[in-house]
Amino acid sequence: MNHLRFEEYNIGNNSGIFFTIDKFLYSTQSKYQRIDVFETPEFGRVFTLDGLTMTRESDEFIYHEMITHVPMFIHPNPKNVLIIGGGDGGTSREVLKHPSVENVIMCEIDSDVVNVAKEFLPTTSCEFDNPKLKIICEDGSKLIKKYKDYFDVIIIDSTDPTEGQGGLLFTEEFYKDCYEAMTENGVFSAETEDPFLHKKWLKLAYNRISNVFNVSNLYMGYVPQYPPGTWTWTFASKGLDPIKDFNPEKIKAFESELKYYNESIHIASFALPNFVKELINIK
Ligand code: AAT
Repeated sequence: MNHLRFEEYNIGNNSGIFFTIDKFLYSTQSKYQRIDVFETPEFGRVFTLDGLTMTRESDEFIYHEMITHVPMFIHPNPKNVLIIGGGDGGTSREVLKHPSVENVIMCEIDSDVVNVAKEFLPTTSCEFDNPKLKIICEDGSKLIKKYKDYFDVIIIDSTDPTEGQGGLLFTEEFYKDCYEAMTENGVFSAETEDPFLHKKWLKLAYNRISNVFNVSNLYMGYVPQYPPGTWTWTFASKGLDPIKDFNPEKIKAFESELKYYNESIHIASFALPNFVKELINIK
């Protein structure tokens, strides 16, 4: 009998999704947010923060491959990589697939998220013991100020700007600090919300990023774990172009480990529907 169910309310509380739960695995109130992990028949293990899905085992690979490989395949030789947020480990797992990478810093504000991922989400946190990865539990908007001209790639894998401490990672000051922390060839990606429920935030985030960086391009993907199922990220850089400087040859190194991302998806993800172009004021 499926009698336990989780309900997730979208922003505004006028809509949402539900799914059946088989088993509660863990719940806690951390210093920053409420953390829950459930076992579900449909999506495998689901990890939520303040009642919102962050990671579900069945399809987290889509979000993590898209936030990671789009910028990583633009940089000619990424060695030093910074991930801000991403405490479930999915983004660090993808970054560490790139053979050129020497050092990855993952800056997650909430050490409880890292511990929960270690214990309950083995498929996303599987690289936590990799010697190339250093996990720092600190507010990313503070940590970024300590670096200048250092990172080849910066990835902002943050909660929604309206949740927990996520808003600190959506300010223009923060994006400027990211710019400063990047090398001349540096590239950047950030989760920039969806074009339906969070259109105001998508627009704000994209505009702020494009005010700061020389190159900025919104890209889209199909992400069923985050309502309404279509998601955006923004690529940005000091000069490298996400299409002209894309070298698909490099994908061959670990193509068999990629479940969503490929050469055609890379190119296609930058094709935007008219209503999204209008939202961010591009022709
Ligand atoms: N990898 C997909 C899951 C996430 S989790 C985002 C993480 O960002 C959370 O663990 C949260 O604790 C962390 N975080 C929030 N604010 C900060 C901050 N200021 N500094 C460092 N880490 C932070 C992304 C989900 C996307 C949500 C889509 N609805």
